[in-house]
Amino acid sequence: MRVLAGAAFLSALCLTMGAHGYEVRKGGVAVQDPWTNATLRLAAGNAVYLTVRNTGAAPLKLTGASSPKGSATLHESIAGADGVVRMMRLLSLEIAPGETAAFKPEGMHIMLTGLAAGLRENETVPLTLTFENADAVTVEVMVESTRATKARNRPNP
Ligand SMILES: [Cu+2]
Repeated sequence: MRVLAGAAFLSALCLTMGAHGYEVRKGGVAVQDPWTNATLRLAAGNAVYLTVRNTGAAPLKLTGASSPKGSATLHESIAGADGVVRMMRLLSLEIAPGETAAFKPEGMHIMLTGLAAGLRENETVPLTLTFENADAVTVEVMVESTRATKARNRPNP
């Protein structure tokens, strides 16, 4: 009995850690695991990935992003009939109550442009998300390796 109880406790702890990680909550907004790839040299643009969850009761409208390091715009990559992937600017994104919007490689992302310097692995970049009907939320974007395809597991700030 003792051993079983211990194992159950451990798995519950793991689930909790996996479910949360880095998360900034404000009002009815939760922003999780913001990350980008390091740049080998100064790139024209760096795509930032994260998830935005609407924990409130009303629809949430994401309208933009900003960073002291450069310009930030909402983008979406769309593969055309010719197989070529093109980026389009997203003017806004509505997230229903309880829903999560995932910004991830080959989909929606936040494009950082006009950076004065390249981004090095393990540095962080402040990014503020703005909403039409909620307070802005600022997160620290983790710069992962040039080849990373997902965020590392970071503790809650
Ligand atoms: Cu883009």
